[in-house]
Amino acid sequence: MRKNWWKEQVIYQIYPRSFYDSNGDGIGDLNGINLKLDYLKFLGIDIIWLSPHFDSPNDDNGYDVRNYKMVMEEFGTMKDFDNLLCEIHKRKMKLVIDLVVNHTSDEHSWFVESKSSSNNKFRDYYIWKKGTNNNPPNNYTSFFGGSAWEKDSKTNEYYLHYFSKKQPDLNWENQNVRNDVYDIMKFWLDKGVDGFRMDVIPFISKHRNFENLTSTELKNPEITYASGPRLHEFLKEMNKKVLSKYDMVSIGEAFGIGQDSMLKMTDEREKELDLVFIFDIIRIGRDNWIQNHWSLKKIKKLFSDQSKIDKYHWPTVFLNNHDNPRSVSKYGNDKEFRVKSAKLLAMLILTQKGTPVLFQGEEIGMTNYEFKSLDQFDDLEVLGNLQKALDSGISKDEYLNHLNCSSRDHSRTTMQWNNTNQGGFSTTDNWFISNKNFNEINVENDLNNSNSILHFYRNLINYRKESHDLIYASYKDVDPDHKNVFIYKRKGKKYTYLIILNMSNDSFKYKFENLKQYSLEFSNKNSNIEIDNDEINLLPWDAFIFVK
Ligand code: ISL
Ligand code: CA
Repeated sequence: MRKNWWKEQVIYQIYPRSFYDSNGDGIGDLNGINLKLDYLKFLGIDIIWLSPHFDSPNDDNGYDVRNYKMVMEEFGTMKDFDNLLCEIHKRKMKLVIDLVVNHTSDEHSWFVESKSSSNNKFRDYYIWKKGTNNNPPNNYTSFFGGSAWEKDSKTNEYYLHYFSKKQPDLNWENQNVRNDVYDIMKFWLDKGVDGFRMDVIPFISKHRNFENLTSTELKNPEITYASGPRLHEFLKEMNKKVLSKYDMVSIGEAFGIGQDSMLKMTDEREKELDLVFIFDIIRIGRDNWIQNHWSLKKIKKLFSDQSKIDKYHWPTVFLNNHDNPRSVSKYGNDKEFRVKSAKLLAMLILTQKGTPVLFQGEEIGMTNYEFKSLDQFDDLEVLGNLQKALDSGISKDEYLNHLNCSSRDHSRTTMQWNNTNQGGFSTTDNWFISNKNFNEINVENDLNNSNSILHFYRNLINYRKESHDLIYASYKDVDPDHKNVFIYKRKGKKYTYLIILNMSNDSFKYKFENLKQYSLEFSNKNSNIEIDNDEINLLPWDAFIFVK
């Protein structure tokens, strides 16, 4: 296995809007991030992944870019960006930025030109088609509700948008589009950024026949959208022309792809991408806005699958991001056992095989927010899908109940720094909600308490870093069928690690042959552990790392 910095380091995602407001306008900004770099360094973070910071009308909070070479006004200036990058590098950290090039904003100059007439030279930058009998060209649906086609009155043709109608999809068949994207990438790489997280990258190649989706395909259109015929060809070209020329990390957000395509995309011999984010773990049990029950057995299987891959691949490990609810609320117990279960999840993330990716607030165990009504949400997906939800036969209240488990907005409430008014995020009214539990759950509290979730993360990150043996160790699920315990072995060159996680509210005894040969390295308990004849007494959410 080839060693790489991006296999050994820990990534921390920042959603800039909600991170820290430095100038009192209620919106997080680049200078705000700058002020918190020492905090991230203290935590042990190596790589910061910044969600989009480009000029945008913010229909989808920056995932709709109007100008790729400009900084969003609310976040600051290009000078602030350069300064931030410099300060990050000074601290020996790295910066990965978001590359959103499956689509642009409809306010991007390319699209403004493109829609102005059918013979404009930018017409072919996007995907335009004639409708049939006043209907869209086919039955593709948008993730944010309704058809994926929008009719433009100027030419009476439809343009394609997998996301909102303010996010028209680029036409990657057009070599000029690809060259312009490579130019944007070089612009930022030449400034010194250390990599890209590539938004919905598998969607860039379209099925050119645009056949209707079958009723089964309509349930998960992302699978079709992610299987276009030229995807791997485009990625190879991008790699050859841009990625291979820099010491950087490329991370594809691979919504919609399965194991096969993923294996091809990240096989180092194929020269496409270094890493991908796949979603089977973080979206386990998800069906649109409905979060169904999920079982630990299934999650364990998914971790085993992604760890089994050969030496040419490397997985990522994450339970949070800006599109999903908070991990402690979903996989842990955010009431009675919040602290303990958050520490257990930290242990899981940092001892699995792969590069760990944390999301802001995870390190202090931030929780889901309890929304009281639909108008409290900011995310365009909520209203976008309302009609579809009602059509499926549920009431508005039921929709709200589902969203309280599944909404993207849970992760977008503002970062909780201390117990003052806005949780220390800002000095004024925020652009969005601050979860009122900031009185208890905040960075300052955790910094002052050596037994906190934050310190636990920090200690584990350090432990992981000091032990390359753990990072490259093999992986084996010891008891895949147990419904409450996740127990796995990582065998390194020198040491063998045994991780035991009780992911339940139950107490019981668990027997492991030869447990006595191991010594305890880490535990999330405040009391002593009880081991009797290779049998361990497990209390709710107990978590241990043993080593021999
Ligand atoms: O909410 C989702 C779909 O209903 C997510 O799965 C998400 O849309 C998907 O993972 C793609 O996400 C990325 O692209 C979107 C943007 O809204 C997300 O924030 C981004 O992470 C469009 O750019
Ligand atoms: Ca601000």
